[in-house]
Amino acid sequence: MRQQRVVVLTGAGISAESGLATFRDAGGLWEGHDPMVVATPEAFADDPDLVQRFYDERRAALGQVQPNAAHRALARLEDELGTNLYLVTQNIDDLHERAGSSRVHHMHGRLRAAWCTSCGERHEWTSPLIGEPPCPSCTSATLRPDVVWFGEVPYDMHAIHEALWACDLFVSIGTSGLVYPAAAFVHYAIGNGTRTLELNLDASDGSSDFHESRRGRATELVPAWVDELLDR
Ligand code: BV8
Repeated sequence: MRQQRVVVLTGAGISAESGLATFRDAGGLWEGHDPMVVATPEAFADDPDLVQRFYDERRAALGQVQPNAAHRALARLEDELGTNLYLVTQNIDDLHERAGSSRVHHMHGRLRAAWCTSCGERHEWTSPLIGEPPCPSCTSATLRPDVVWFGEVPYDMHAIHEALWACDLFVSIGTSGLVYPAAAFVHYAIGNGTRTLELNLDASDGSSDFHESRRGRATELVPAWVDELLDR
């Protein structure tokens, strides 16, 4: 019997137990910041320092946290399924990679990358962007965080749709299902007759659309689900 093809979508909830704030939960990022003021190209044009500071703080915080058991379980699943696992994340942290996942599709970009809006080059980046450091390729002082802001087109959309079209199982982990197009993936999968499973602490905006929805912490639900899938 051929191996199952699985698409896994993750959101901020998978990194919550590593100490990274989610967006909408109590004490979440959007409590202190209006997303339309810090996560849009217009906001960056209006007040680049405010936006750079917001992402510099989050980039610096990455150094204080570690991947958790949920990230590690997905890395183990990649070892077993190989290219039959397609891991797409809305997260801009690098905890999937630090847990050992080698093929991670960051549809909303990455904190540890800078994008030059003059020459278009992208660069691995770990230090602050405030103060307008020069682009390593063209020396222009036009580097921005390599993240997808509201109103911008997410990355890898074509490959993501292909993977959703071809998969046998779609699993959503730690996301509130409020931001599109990620929130529409479950509908895409169901339209293709794919089995769908949600692993989330609370009910999400799309919970009722999934064939099955399990409640709990990612560090418990994800390793248990991976064991179950690999035993089967
Ligand atoms: C686009 C990067 C065109 C930056 C982000 C009206 C209706 C529908 C859509 C729209 C609309 N008006 C505008 C839109 C489009 C807009 C959108 O969806 N807006 C929403 C607010 C209505 N979308 C866009 O603009 C997108 N671009 O549409 O372009 C297009 C479309 C298709 C194809 C081509 C072109 C771009 C959106 C990307 C914005 N950038 N992030 C940054 O990080 O700062 S979005 C950001 O917010 C995250 O990346 C993520 O996507 C989203 C947050 O959601 P979650 O990750 O789910 O986090 P949240 O806190 O909400 O929830 C956490 C969940 O975890 C909870 O459910 C909780 O229960 C659970 N949890 C907590 N702890 C745990 C846990 N689960 C398990 N264990 C735990 N321990």
